[in-house]
Amino acid sequence: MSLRQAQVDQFLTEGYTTVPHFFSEDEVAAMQSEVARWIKSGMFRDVSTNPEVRQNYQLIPLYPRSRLFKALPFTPKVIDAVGNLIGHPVIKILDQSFYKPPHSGMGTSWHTDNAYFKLRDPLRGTAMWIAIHDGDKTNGTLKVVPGAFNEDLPHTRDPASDHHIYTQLDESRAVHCELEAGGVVFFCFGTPHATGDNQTDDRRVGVGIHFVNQNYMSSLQEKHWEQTVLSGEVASKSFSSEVASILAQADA
Ligand SMILES: O=C(O)CCC(=O)C(=O)O
Repeated sequence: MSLRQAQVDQFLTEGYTTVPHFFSEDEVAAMQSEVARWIKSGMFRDVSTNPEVRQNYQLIPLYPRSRLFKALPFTPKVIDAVGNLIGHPVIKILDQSFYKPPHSGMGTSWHTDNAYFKLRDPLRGTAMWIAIHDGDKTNGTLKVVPGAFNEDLPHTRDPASDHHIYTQLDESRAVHCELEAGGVVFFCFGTPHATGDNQTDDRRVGVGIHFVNQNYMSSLQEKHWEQTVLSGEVASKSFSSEVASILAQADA
């Protein structure tokens, strides 16, 4: 699964691109099973400041808690795609998940990842947002503002969350990235993005993994963020064998 040139061009000019069905049906089933385990065992934490009304459950980081998600970034199709967008050497600096329960799941407010990461070139870092379940407007799928990655957007503390920051944006600029489960959105660190409330009867979960071209990290950033080198590396246990093992457990 390599990216088409049009997708790379879209990322470089608009700051994002979408890839439907990036992950196979089996990979999606294994990811959904892993996420169901996290939910069942109460691993997510609600970051909403008004939890009686709406909840926004976050789990961060993922790699110490899941062999599947620890192996996922080492999959050749992930390293290839990310390398095509931001250049090698690719490192992973963060992974996290957001779970939106039915009806009362809350969106995450508009922000850019560079408001946190402060990379000197916003196109040299990308998030890979994975739709673990089908995502559309009604369940608050990821939305982005195209072509805005160089805008200087002031961020302040988000009153809806116990630790996030946010920026104010005109909703009419938003593109809703509607994707079936297993589709991904790549968006660079400068791209404003948000999610919406989940108004449906079903849960919706997304996983976000953040990558940087190592040549663009400053020593300050190196101290703050995880630095898992991916380019040229192979995972000790591969993503495909973790997928097989989870599906075998589900069948047993
Ligand atoms: O899923 C969400 O609510 C927020 C997603 C996000 O901001 C991210 O993955 O970077």
